[in-house]
Amino acid sequence: MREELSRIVTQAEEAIAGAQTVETVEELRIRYLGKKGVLTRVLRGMGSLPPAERPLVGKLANEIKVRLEADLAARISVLKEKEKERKLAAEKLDVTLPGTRPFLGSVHPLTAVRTEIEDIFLGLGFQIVEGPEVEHEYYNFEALNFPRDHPARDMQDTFFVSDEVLLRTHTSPVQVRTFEKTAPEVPVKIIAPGKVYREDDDATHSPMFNQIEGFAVDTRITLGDLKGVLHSFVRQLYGEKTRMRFRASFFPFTEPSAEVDISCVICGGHGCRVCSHTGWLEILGAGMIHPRVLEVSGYDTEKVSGFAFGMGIERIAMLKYGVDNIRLFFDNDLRFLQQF
Ligand code: 2NL
Repeated sequence: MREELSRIVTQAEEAIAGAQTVETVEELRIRYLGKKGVLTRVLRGMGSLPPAERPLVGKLANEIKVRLEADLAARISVLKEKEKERKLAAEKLDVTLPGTRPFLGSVHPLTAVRTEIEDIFLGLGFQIVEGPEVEHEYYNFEALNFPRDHPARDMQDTFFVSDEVLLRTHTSPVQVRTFEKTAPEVPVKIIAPGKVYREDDDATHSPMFNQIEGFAVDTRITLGDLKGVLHSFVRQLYGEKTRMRFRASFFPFTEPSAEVDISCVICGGHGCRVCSHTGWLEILGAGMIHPRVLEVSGYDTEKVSGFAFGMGIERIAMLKYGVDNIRLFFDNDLRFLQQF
C-alpha cells in the first residue's frame, strides 16, 4: 500500500507540474483528492491492513494530502503569474513608434476670407447680422429704391420663388430689416455676410455667391467716414502700402455712389495681366445711403445720414489667392482645397 501511495504521489506531481491551465489543476485536485478521488479509493482499502500499520498509513495519507494540496496551490500561482505576463506582453505598447497621421480637414478659402473680413470690421466697431436667403421683393428691391422697371428685378437676373418671393440678390435686405428694428435709434454699424443668388454663370460669376455688405447710420456721417473705414479695411486686408481710389458710379440705393479700386495686389500698381495693365483692381461698391432708403425705414434724414458698401467674397478671395475661376470654390476638389 505504501508503494501504491508513493506511485500515486509521483503520478500526481507529474500531472500537476504538466498542467497548463488553472482548470486542469482543478480537475487534478478532484481526480486525486476528491471524495471519489484516487487517494480516497486507496484509503478505503485500509481495512485489509494489519491494525498496527493502519495509523502509519493514515498519517502518510494525510501527509500526501497536505503535500499535493501545496503542489496544486503552487501550480495555480505559477499559472496565474504566467497568465499575467502573457496579458502584459499582449498589451505592450511602443510609445516611441510614429503614430498614424489623422486626416485633418482645413478651412475653406471662402470661409477663411469671410472670417478675416469679419474680424477687420469687428475691430472697427461693426456688428455681424444675418438674415433670410429667401426674401420678399419688398426687402430686396422696393425698400432699396429700385424702380419698378429696373432690369435687376427682371426674371432673367433674379430667381423668383413666386410672384413676390425671391432668392435675395444681395444682402441689403438684412440691413433694411435692421433699420426697421432700430430706427430711429442711432448709431448703427452693421455688416451682413451671406449667400446671395443671381442668374449669372461664367468663369467669374456663379449663380450663388457670398457677399458682405456694411453700413453705418449716425448723426453727421460723411463720405469721409466711408473713405476712412474702407481705407483702414483694405490696408488691413492687403497690406499697409495698398492705395485706394473712388470712381463715380451708380446704385439705386446710394447717392452719391462709387466703385472702389485698390492698387493691384499682384503688380503693386505698375500694370499686369490681372489688372489689365491699369494698375487698379475693383474690389467693392459703396456710397452714401440714399435718403429715400433711410426714410422708408423710419429715419429722419434731417438728423441722420449713413454710408454703405458691398463686396463679393469670391472676388476678394480670387484676388487674394490668385484663383482665376470662381467654380474652383464650389467643386470641392481636394487637390484645390488642400492647397489652403
Ligand atoms: C457691390 C456694391 C453695394 C450697398 C451695396 C446698401 C445697402 C443698403 C443701403 C444702401 Cl440697406 N446701400 N448696400 C451700397 C453700395 C454698394 O454693393 O458691388 N456689391 C458686390
